[in-house]
Amino acid sequence: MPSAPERDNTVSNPVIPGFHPDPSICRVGEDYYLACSSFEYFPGVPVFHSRDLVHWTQIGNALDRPSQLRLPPDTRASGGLYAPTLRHHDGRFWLIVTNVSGDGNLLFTATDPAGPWSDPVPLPGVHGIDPDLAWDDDGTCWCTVAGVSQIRLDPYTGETLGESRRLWSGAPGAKAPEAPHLYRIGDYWYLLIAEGGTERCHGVSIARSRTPEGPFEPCPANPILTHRGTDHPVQNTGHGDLVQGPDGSWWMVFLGVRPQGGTPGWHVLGRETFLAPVTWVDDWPVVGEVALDMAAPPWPLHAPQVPPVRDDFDLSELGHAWISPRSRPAQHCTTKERPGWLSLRARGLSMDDPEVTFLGRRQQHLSCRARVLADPAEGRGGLAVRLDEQHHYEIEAAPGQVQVIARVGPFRSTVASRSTPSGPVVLRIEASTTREVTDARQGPDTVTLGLEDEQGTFVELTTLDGRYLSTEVAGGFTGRVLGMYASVGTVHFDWFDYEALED
Ligand code: 6LW
Repeated sequence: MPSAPERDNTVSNPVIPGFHPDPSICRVGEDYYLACSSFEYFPGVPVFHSRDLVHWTQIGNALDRPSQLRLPPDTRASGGLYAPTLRHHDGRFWLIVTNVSGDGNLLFTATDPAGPWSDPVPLPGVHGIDPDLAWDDDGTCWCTVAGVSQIRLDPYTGETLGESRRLWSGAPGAKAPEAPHLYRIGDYWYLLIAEGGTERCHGVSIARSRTPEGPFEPCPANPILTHRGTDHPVQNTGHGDLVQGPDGSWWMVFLGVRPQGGTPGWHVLGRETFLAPVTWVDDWPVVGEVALDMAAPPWPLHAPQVPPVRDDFDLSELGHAWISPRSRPAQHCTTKERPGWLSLRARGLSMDDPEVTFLGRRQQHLSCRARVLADPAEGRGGLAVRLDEQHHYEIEAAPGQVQVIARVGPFRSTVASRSTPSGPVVLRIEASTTREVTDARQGPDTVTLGLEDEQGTFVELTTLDGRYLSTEVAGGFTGRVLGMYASVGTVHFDWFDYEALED
């Protein structure tokens, strides 16, 4: 359904906010599909659909069965699944991805990108992260990995053919040539890569050749995208993939971050998926301006699907956005035990444990509010905002009592507590960005934790500096996830609200 663009003929970037890095995109007729990294979370590799490149709806997760995704208990935070490539070829979708926590490179296929996806085809002969797939007209399949090197592949069996060959590694001496994507566009084969590392020096460079095997000639204007050394509000721009718009124009999806606060700037939502226009000059792509409010593309836009604030847990299946660290949510979360409620069964582990019973969704807005109605009569648990098991804040309910716990690196503290009437309690976490920076040491946002009294009035227990739940402090590749957990017994949740707030 076409609709008016959001504001003054602009649309908002990031087009997929929150921890959705390493986007890979493909177009099939009028439909676009996009996949991202998911690291230690289950299910893995979120898959999105769009008709206009701007508004995206998650249609599934490619790896949603234990036969597809094994995340051993010792999977480290920011381990697991890295950087998929999504392509459509020969009437089916192909997804190639690395599980750095054990299974290496894996290939999956599907006729419908919403799933089901096949069981994995192992690729023992493909060594390196960020695998890409490209096909020549004669059906030859090239698999290109970070480094950057290439090997021929039989994608049906996973067998590699011949030796791996080094292709092109970007600017001499540049760090981390990675995220390769190989395309045939016009008379050339283009090799798009990221370089400089996924931090502030990230960038995208390109080279071209008359054949998929090279030799590759670097673009004189490399890097074709980088925000290094600028004060652009979108930083760490890199890891791109190219696609044609509905009108034949070219676009790039790529990852970027939105640091907030003073020096050095902290990003808390992880690396997000952005969109930028691309034009061609002398058969080289030129990436246009990256704008938070970008000019709306010149084709009909499809009404943004505003997701409902509340998940009532009235359906037997959980929505696609819900994720758990290292284990399948169905192992410890059920809507069948108490109809209309989600029941989380603790495994004797707290938010400090890698395998905590936690079900969350990505924080997608700089300022937002999460609320739950929790019934702790049979246990202990609550609402948490988590970057990893060593960096999280939570408000935990037990019969007759709530407490706020903060864990930052090796330090863990109960920072506030309060007695409550027995029975279910509404818990709340609010993140609020501090856009106006008045102090160079100012953090990116504040995180307020509290509960609602019987009249529904918010009772704040504490407000904490958000910097401790940022990538600049915790390290790694993920972003904040907001959700419910149980540390003792079973905790029931009637609903979970997530609402964007004005920045
Ligand atoms: C990914 C690499 C990268 O494999 O970060 O920014 C790594 N790019 O390409 C993890 O997402």
